[in-house]
Amino acid sequence: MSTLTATPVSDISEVLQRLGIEQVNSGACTGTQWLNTTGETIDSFSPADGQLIGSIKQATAADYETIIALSQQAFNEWRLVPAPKRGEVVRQIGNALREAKDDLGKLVSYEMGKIYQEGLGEVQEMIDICDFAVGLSRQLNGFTMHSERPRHRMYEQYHPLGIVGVISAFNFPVAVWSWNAMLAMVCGDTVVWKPSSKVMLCAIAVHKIIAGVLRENNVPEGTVCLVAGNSKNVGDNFLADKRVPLISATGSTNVGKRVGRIVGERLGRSLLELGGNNAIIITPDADQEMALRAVVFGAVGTCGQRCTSTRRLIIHESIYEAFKQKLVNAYKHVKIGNPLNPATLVGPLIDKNAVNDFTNAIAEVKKEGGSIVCGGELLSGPGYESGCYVTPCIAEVENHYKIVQHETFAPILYLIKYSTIEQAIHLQNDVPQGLSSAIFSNSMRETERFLAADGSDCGIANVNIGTSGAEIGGAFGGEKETGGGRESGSDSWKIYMRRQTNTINYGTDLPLAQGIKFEI
Ligand code: UN1
Repeated sequence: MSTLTATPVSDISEVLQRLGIEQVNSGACTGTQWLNTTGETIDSFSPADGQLIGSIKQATAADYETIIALSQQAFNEWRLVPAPKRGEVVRQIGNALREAKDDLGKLVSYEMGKIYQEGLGEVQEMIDICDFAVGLSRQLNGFTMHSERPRHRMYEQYHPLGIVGVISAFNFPVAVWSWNAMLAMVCGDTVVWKPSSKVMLCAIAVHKIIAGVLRENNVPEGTVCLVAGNSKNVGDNFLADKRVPLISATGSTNVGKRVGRIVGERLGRSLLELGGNNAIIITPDADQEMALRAVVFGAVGTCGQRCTSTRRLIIHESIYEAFKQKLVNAYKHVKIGNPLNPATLVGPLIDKNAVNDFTNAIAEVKKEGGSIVCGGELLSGPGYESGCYVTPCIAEVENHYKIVQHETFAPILYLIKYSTIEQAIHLQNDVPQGLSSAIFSNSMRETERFLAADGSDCGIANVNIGTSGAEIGGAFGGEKETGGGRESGSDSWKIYMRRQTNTINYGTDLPLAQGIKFEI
């Protein structure tokens, strides 16, 4: 495993200055105005070098009330702005993000720990979803149906829904918000964002970037809001609040179960994007070089902290040993270090708790009978002072191990052997989660078998592409304990709108459906 000495992050204070991040920042914003929050102050430390980046005065329950009340008022206006005009605002937000891409990408990297390239990629996802939403603003189409009754017309239309509550996770501090917020905006909804308490400065920076666009376009104050606070003051209110018809939450399955329960009790809508336990099947005639690159990016990229990270490799027995060797060699060349250093491929984990989860999971693997092939150490010494750097781990296991059935948000890759394609698909599906999956094969029979109704049971199933790095154009989400929600592209927008079926009688008679006679 080769390691790098971290380079000092010399220009980060200039980046913070350009993004408008101060030493102490308000955690609540109504679009262009920042509230004078009085909640508990929380400090944000970089997992890259352990330095304090800035502090946040969190929102209180009273701030939450102010925001929700304003957002309700804003909805009454915003829903009447024609959708293409709402799209025009989103187009300008996309441009503001283009201008801030380097700086925001750097802050994402520094506050969250993913490498700068991935930070840039995350901002690019925001720009892409803006472009997608602009086009969508002219295509919020409903169907027209033929009525069974003469001189009747039937169609459906989609109306704005209301306030959309977005609860985002630390691993995508800005992109997942934009998937929700940009669609919600063109749909005529207002947005209230509760970011992860681990990466609040990224959320604050996003709001500073878009404020100018909101101001110049006279977007009603309250249309796009930030409410950075703890669960007690903000999160729990949010879930139970009938004024928020849709909660879109990204996080662990445990968090998601709670969100689903509380929102479900009031029959609100929830869009859940939760844990994954993503596998790649590698068959005998796979292009192994291609598979290798996909596996390494999927398993160690973002330091194993994507919901789509590759967690399990299901390898055919005839190529198992050879592929394992290639993998171990590749892992040796992966540079671990400061995420802002261009040579780095693996940055730190988000915090020391994540390091504990990593270490505990490895101990569990051993306890259950698995063996560690490489990695699994905590790095220390110059450049690693934050205590969050680990060496990505490869372990040989059996699929039924409790620890393998569980999502550990860290770079641990489990190797599992198979002999028939049926068995490989069974192993791939035999976990509680169902987000992303992939097969590397040049056999049409095998790949089609993998994509068939009795193939992969995941929301995402790829051929000759890894499990992570989905494009925004497709619907993103998964089945089983992943929560069933779909975000981002395709027709995911429909959940952000209120669907209405309209039947119009332009005749002079009143025929009843199903031919029912009811004469008075
Ligand atoms: C997530 O990990 O929460 O497919 C989202 C990917 C990204 C999104 C991941 N486009 O890896």
